[in-house]
Amino acid sequence: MTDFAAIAPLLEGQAIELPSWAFGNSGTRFKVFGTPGTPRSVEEKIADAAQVHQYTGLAPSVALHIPWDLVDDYAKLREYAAEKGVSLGTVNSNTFQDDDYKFGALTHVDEKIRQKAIDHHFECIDVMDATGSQDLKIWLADGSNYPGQADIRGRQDRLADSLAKIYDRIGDDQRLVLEYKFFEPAFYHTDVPDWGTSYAQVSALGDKAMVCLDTGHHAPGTNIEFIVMQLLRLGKLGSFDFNSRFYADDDLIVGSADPFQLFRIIFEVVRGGGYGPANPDGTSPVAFMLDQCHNVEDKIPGQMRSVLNVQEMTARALLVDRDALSAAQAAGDVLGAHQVFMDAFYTDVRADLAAWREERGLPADPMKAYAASGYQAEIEAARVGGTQMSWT
Ligand code: AOS
Ligand code: ZN
Ligand code: ZN
Repeated sequence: MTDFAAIAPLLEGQAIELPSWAFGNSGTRFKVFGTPGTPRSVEEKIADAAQVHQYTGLAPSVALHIPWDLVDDYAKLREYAAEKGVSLGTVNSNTFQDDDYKFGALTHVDEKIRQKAIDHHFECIDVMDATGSQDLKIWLADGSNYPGQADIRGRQDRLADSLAKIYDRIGDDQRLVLEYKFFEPAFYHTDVPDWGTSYAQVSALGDKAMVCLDTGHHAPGTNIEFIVMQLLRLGKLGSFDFNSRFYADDDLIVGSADPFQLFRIIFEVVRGGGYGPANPDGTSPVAFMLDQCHNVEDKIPGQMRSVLNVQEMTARALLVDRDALSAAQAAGDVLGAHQVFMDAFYTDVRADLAAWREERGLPADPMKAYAASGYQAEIEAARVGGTQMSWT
């Protein structure tokens, strides 16, 4: 098997973007629990995200959500983030919390409402211009609840038209990534339910339009790594929203529900050439992002655990002896090939990663170092008054 020393350099520069909303309060439709120390401003969310990066070295950027992260001056916010040691990343649009969008946004039959949704995306692109962000991520709540309720074909045509208008404004160094989800909040049909629909829509736009794969957005039993392989094969896998699910879009800590699935997914990213600093600016060709909520656990350590889980499974995926695997596959050695794969998955890389971190001036155990730092007690004492930010 490949040993850790051989793959260690490949872990250099791994970047996993954090969602600003992971630091706000969140919950279910039953209850949103308030947590002491929760940010009351966008700046406080960024300061918390910077802690994750400081202790892990894995999370150099923060994704914004508009309008949740609305500020007057994005150039100033960009400077503030830089002072904290992070940058501003993906800009997420939001067309799911406005009464006008009850029956759709980019697919709406009413041209005025559809234009309002398009204009919102233009505003997001203005934000990207000010923050230096690369990606505009679009997730739509558009869909219907009952058979016959909507003209599903007409909606698809309007979606194509709306996306084309937005894409026209995307700059040379920017990308549009379209996320899919098979249900929720609409329960009969959603307008971008699956990778095929996202792929069809972004392919019609051009090279700067890609698919975003959220790991929680598939039916139980879906072979997600197959989708990863196919999108990479087609050159259209733009980004991941990583999280774990047991039942639906649970948005739990990535790698907690099914670490083996995360391993299989990252293996296909590596196999498909989607991992590593391949672009001249040092960014990975497939953007790794978290899309999670921390409803009952502390948010900063929750994000830390998440990026560490991604790093751990990345190391294990890189350990797969690809030559031995190919030889066994070509020879029709079913169990031999399977064993090569499983040997890497079962390798405990935690001690090696701890040493790897120390060599780079990072704490061997970031969770422990954060807990000992006193930051949590500090924010709990300092952040009194004001309104805690929440997912909605
Ligand atoms: C919704 O289910 C999607 O996963 C979105 O990517 C995201 O969670 C939403 O934009 C909230 O920020
Ligand atoms: Zn998502
Ligand atoms: Zn989701």
